[in-house]
Amino acid sequence: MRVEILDINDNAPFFPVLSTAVELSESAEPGTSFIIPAAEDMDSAKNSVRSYHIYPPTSYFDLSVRVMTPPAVSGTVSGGDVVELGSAPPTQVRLVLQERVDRESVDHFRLLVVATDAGDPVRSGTLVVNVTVIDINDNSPRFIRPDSDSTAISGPVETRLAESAPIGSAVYRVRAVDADAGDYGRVRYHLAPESRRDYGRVFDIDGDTGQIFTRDLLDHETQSKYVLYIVAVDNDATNRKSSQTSIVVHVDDVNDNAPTIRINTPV
Ligand SMILES: [Ca+2]
Ligand SMILES: [Ca+2]
Ligand SMILES: [Ca+2]
Ligand SMILES: [Ca+2]
Repeated sequence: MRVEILDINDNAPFFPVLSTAVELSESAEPGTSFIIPAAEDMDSAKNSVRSYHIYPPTSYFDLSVRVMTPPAVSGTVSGGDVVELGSAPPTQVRLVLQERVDRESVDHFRLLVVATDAGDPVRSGTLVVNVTVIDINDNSPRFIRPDSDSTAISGPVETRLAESAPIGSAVYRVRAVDADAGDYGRVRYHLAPESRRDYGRVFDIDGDTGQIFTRDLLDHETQSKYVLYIVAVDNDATNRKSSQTSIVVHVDDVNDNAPTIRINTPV
């Protein structure tokens, strides 16, 4: 008598771990892929893992599943065929990037990779894939209106100062934001080289706060208007990004000149 044991689908696919972590640079090109753990199933081949999918579906990622053919064995094989217990041949599962990611828009994905078997009823197992998007310095500082969180300044900023302002007087405070993280988004300020050359003795700017202040006394009659170019730069050691804005400083007249006394000679 020959006894045949028929396999029924009593085992669900399972992953060797509950979750896995992937680090993805926002500079990664579509096609970049990461090996993630494959599912196993204790049943025989006909009730074993058949397919994988991502839930919920996303346009950013897809899966590539490749059945690994064992390397050809060279030399003499003795003892006949080796029949591996268990079911499916080893499989390599890759998470494949489908479109570019922008860390400044989405910095993390939590994907569920579901392995489904071929049994009836169908059983499945789930792996959590946590994708962390790694920052690159792809944003320049952006000057914004000091009274807003994001509104870009449009056109040159005009500000006024009395010519009687003592040395150290506040002129204007610029503000720039940079969407990158850490040093890539840390902004410092300085006068543009030509402004430093022309007016560096009269004006300076606090590199941390963006506060422009006077370094000398002003005189409306000598110069009534200055155009200062201000640079905001981020703190990337190798690939600094910067942007520039201009501030027009009007020096207002105050009554500091005594009228010229004319002596009228009688005719
Ligand atoms: Ca199964
Ligand atoms: Ca970006
Ligand atoms: Ca930046
Ligand atoms: Ca970035």
